[in-house]
Amino acid sequence: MATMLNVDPAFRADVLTGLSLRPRAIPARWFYDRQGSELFEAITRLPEYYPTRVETALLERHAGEIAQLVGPGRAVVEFGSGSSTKTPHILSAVEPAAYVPIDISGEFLRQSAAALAADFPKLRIEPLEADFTQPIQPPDSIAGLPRLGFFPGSTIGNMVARTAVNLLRAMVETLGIGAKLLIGMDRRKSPEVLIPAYDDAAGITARFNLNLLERINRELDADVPVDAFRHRAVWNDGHSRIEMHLQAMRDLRFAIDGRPFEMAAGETIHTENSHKYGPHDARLLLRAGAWTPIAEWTDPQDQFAILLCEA
Ligand code: AVI
Repeated sequence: MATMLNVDPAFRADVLTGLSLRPRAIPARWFYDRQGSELFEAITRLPEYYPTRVETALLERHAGEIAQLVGPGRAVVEFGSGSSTKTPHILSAVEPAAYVPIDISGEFLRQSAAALAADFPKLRIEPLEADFTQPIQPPDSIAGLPRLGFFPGSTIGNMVARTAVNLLRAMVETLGIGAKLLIGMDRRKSPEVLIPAYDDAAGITARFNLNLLERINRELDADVPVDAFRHRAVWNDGHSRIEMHLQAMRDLRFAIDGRPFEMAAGETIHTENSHKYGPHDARLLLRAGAWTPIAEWTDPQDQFAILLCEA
């Protein structure tokens, strides 16, 4: 038997528990190992995947107005900063006193903080390796500074409403009363646009989804037959979300960490939700999370929205 080193016990627990549930489900946070993060970056450049392109254009176009409403001298705290590709637009516009990128992946965090430091040599940058879904103690160096939370990318859409509300409330705790939050939220739209965005012609999203099974084989003692699964993206109108699933194409048996699993042909593992919000739903969710929306910007086709809120 292979010796598995550096296995995250939470990953093992989520996989073993998730595959025993009915319907089977594994949390989407486990997509993002190195391969998964690289595949996600490739997704953001796909012609079918509009969210990154539209949100970046909105930030570019409205940076001046955002800066006026936010005012200078804030500490900008970015939640789940990843590669920080949208951050320069905000940093150049709002003239912050400090920038605190928070990410669970230390490697990604340090790389992108170093790249930003080269572009903003005078800015105080304080990367924080942490799980931003919990309230976080900000660095002492930003004590007393007013704060602007930055949460782009519609990552909030990957959470069910209860989790999203808990996160928004945790952000109020982290940032403090009087803070502002700039958040990106994807809009409800036709499945004719949504399905290709999550099932692209080049098959990158399929590779991103299937990489979860490859990660299970890489990191846990497992023999999941990855080739026997296919990627599915489905629109669930009642829940207003795109769901990603991995569907078994034949009857299967495999083992993970010595635990046997059987799946029947056609059965699926639910791997991701990506909720899409209408204008009223978006504001209601933010209010439930203790944030008051004060301004909103969308593109002419109303594909994506960025909202500025106040705690
Ligand atoms: C990170 N998140 C906002 C993406 C989304 O659109 O829900 C993840 C993703 N999954 C498939 N494509 C992109």
